[in-house]
Amino acid sequence: MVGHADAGKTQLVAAMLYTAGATPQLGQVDNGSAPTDYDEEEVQRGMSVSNSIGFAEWKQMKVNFIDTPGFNMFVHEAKMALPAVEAVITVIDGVSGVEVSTEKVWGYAEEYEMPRVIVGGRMDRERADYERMMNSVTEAFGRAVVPVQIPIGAEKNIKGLVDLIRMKAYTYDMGGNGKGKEIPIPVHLEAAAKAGHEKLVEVIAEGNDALMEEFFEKGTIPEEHLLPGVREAMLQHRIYPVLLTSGLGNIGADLLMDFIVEFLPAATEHPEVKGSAGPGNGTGPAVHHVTDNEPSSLYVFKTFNDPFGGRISYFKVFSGVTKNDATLQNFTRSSAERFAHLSIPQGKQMVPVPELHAGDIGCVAKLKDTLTGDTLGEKSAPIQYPHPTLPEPAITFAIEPKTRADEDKLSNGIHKLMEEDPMLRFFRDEQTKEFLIAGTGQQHIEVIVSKLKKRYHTEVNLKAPKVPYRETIRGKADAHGRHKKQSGGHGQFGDCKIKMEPLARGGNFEFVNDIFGGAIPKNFIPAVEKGIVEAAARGYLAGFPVVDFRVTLYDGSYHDVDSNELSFKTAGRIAFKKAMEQAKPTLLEPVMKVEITAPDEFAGSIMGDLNSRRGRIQGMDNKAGKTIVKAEVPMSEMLTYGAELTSMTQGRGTYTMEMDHYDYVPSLQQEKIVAAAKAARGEQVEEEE
Ligand SMILES: Nc1nc2c(ncn2[C@@H]2O[C@H](COP(=O)(O)OP(=O)(O)OP(=O)(O)O)[C@@H](O)[C@H]2O)c(=O)[nH]1
Ligand SMILES: [Mg+2]
Repeated sequence: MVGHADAGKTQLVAAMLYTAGATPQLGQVDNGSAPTDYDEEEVQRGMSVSNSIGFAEWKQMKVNFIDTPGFNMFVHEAKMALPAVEAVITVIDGVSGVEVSTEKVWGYAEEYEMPRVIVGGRMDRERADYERMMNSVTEAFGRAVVPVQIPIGAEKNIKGLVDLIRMKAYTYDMGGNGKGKEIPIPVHLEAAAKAGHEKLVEVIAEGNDALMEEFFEKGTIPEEHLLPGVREAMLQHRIYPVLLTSGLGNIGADLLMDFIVEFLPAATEHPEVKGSAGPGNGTGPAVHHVTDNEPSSLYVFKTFNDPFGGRISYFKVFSGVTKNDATLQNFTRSSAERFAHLSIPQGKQMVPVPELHAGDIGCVAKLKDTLTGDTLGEKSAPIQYPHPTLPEPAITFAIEPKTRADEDKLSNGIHKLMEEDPMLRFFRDEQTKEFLIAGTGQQHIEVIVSKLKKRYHTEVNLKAPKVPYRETIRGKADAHGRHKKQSGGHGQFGDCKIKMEPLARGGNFEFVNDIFGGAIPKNFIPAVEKGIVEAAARGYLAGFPVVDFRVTLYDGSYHDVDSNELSFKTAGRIAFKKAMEQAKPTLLEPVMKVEITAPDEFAGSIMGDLNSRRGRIQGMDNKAGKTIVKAEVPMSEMLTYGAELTSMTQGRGTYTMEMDHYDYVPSLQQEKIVAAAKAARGEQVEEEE
């Protein structure tokens, strides 16, 4: 279940679970009783912040739902869920239509080639409008968007739905048991239903020669051929059917489940799941089929650290049968894990089961090394399933424990949270010794701070956001680092010559050992590298890590008695600094991909403002009276953009942003950053070496 924030995904899952008899009441997001929004943060904020799982049995089929968050700072969770599912249900708000996150998650589904269903949700709301919603999805996702239902009534008077596939109509009691009562198609909708059915038949016939022939002959396609036709079209991505619901009113949840069971692929229909061969088994491809008859393999797509119950791992069984108490090999980490107490997750509940079959989703507590993205399985059949790639964090804050006691607990708490959250980073600023925390945005970090407090009783202060600059070189250098000290007794002697040159962006660091004839003994060479790595981490210009360069160690000398590791490490550091002097050092800054949506009248001021932020406009789009501006802007110019956009647009503009790449800092800005770093360091003179 994916879609923009507030589209009604969590409420719709609650409606389906209740209608299927999986929960005793219709859970509600607004009173904290929706099964898939159970985390304290979710209940308090009234929105999902991470993926959660529920299941229902419907017509002898087990349906697993993963409810994903739609708020832009958590929407990457939807991508994390995709390896575990067979199809994507995109929920669209019946009032607002397609929104920014809708397009984002659609892109994920496209990347994963997932069959897609569209659900117009919250159809009972005031100003919910079927026609407008349809226009919006068709404009966004093209001709394959085909309605398979039309509403009876509208807004709070929505009474039911007409199923355009079987040409049947149903009414519901608002907030009732969710089971539609069949009625004749209302007379005033007969023409619309007929037109809708005909359009559907045409689209289905278009992609299938046999059906096309039948359609030409008979002018229609009988149900026994139409139903498999719909299924085939779904699997081939020729149609994105649109269904309608009200999760709160419990309208249409039964028809949606009918549709899922009848037309979406079961996990076992997956022909094969591809991975790479496990470690120690070469790098070639490896394949499993979703069947009980193959060796077991599973993929962990979520981790939750319960402060009382320990770590819980949620996984999808791709092949074989996973049995309670089995010992499986973690191929990603080369360790053995015992699967004691297998369960299937129903919101926060865990329902114990003796075994899990290929295609199912389960969870297990207390695996010792396993984290999200890992593949486990029978040791004899190693495989590694691919893990979704995510963007880099968009914002970094300095974080400060409130008390000494908090300081001790901070790192433990954050590391537990990082296991759950792939977009959370925690590190130390080498220069200022501050702790830094990075994530997708202000609200993401606020959720983390709140979890630290509630779950791990750790209180912190957040300081102003920081920009994670980096340093690199634009030229080549050749330098000599010599360290010699004679202070009675043993002396110190290390001596090395290095060449330095730039690597492409993302190349990070390469060390080449080009020593011939023992100019430096083998055992000291790693010490030279270590000295360079340590110095690079501390930075040269302004204390930011130096990246994207290659060092070639090509000569040096040693002393039989006085040479040791420390001396060569120091020599490496000296050589690095000297090389940096010549190699045209420069700062790199993170550049964000930004997308701003606002009513047309603000387009001019948004563009002007982006210019003043050194932004590069990448494109402009116009949808339903709103302008969408895409731009690349340095992170340093976007730190407080949220508040500024709000005041610029009277609160009607929204934006999303993610880290895109690193680029050179213009010299004017660079001077300022270097000066500020110097001031922060207090002009402290480096010790003479
Ligand atoms: N009127 C009406 N309100 C609904 C319906 N479904 C959900 N809501 C309300 O809309 C708000 C958002 O619903 P959610 O189900 O939490 O939306 P979501 O898509 O899960 O949102 P995120 O988790 O933030 O992505 C809540 O206040 C719900 O009570 C509906 O069918 N009709
Ligand atoms: Mg939700």
